[in-house]
Amino acid sequence: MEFQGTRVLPGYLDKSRQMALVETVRDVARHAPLNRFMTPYGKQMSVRMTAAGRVGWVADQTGYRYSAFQPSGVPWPPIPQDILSIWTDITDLARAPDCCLINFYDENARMGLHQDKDEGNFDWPVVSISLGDDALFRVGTNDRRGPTRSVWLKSGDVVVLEGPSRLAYHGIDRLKPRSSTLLREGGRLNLTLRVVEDPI
Ligand code: MD6
Ligand code: FE
Repeated sequence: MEFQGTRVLPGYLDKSRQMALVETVRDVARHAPLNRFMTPYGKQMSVRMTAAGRVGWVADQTGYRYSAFQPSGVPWPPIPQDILSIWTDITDLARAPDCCLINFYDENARMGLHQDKDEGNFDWPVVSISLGDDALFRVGTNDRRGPTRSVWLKSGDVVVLEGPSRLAYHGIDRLKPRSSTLLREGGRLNLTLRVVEDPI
């Protein structure tokens, strides 16, 4: 599926790579526990988040931003090699990503339509990996009111937002509970890899 430059790569990761990645993510979460952030609007997000890399994405009363530190004050763990190699295989870039954002959805979690626009430079792609239960992904244009398309993302699928779609609005409308057995307790993990450039 391709919509205005959004690339969906169905079944990119086979079952054994998916299982290995889940263990990798569990290991990251031991060093960087999942958080339920409060939005600047005072609402708690339904998606739980953590990260690996030089910076991680955080939200609080002052807004959304990338930070070198977890809410606990500790740096994020490095991005594991098996995740980095997916980035390199797909983008063919020499530049490594600065952040692997990890989102965990339980069966009631969803993510409203948003743009990824805190990264400082939008010339780099964002690579997104789905693990676990199926999720209804909606992607539109750079205009919030523009037309959207929906696609069910399955475990092992990869989405790339690049070029004209890098700033496309996108979100997760809902999960299909228990559609995958990858995660023992159900739910979905989404990993997004990004380059983050600091303002000079
Ligand atoms: C998700 N994905 O799949 C949410 N962002 O759970 C994203 O927010 C996303 O899939 C940037 C690029 C690709 C994505
Ligand atoms: Fe996003």
